[in-house]
Amino acid sequence: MSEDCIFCQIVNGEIPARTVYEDDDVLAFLDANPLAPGHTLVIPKEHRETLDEVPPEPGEMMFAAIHYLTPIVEDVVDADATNIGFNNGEAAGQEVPHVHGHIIPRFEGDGGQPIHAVAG
Ligand code: D5M
Repeated sequence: MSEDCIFCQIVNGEIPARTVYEDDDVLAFLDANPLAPGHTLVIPKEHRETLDEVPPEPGEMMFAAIHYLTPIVEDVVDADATNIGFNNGEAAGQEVPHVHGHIIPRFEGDGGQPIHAVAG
């Protein structure tokens, strides 16, 4: 737990979030600034800034949750596809320094960019 971490505060119930999934290691909730309806963040409950700091087991649980949740998120918002990604480190655009995977629903003709277009 990092006291000034907004995602740790969500884990601890100190600030509200629209939780969509929870287990012992992982929490998933709707992004407050969604890029699309259903934009979901998946985090390890334990505070780690970047992916390389996450121990194997919670890391595996986080990816298992992403695997489990992606088709459910697609189904709920009737998406055609999803972008799944991590901004891993400040130079990559990570704004909240608590590891989080983005599940971003995509829709045919939505005009969004593929994930490989964000840097280059
Ligand atoms: O993405 C950080 C993401 O975190 C960004 O899409 C907004 C989201 N965010 C920030 N604060 C909150 C709260 N309180 N609830 C839900 N979502 C939030 P990054 O990859 O770090 O750029």
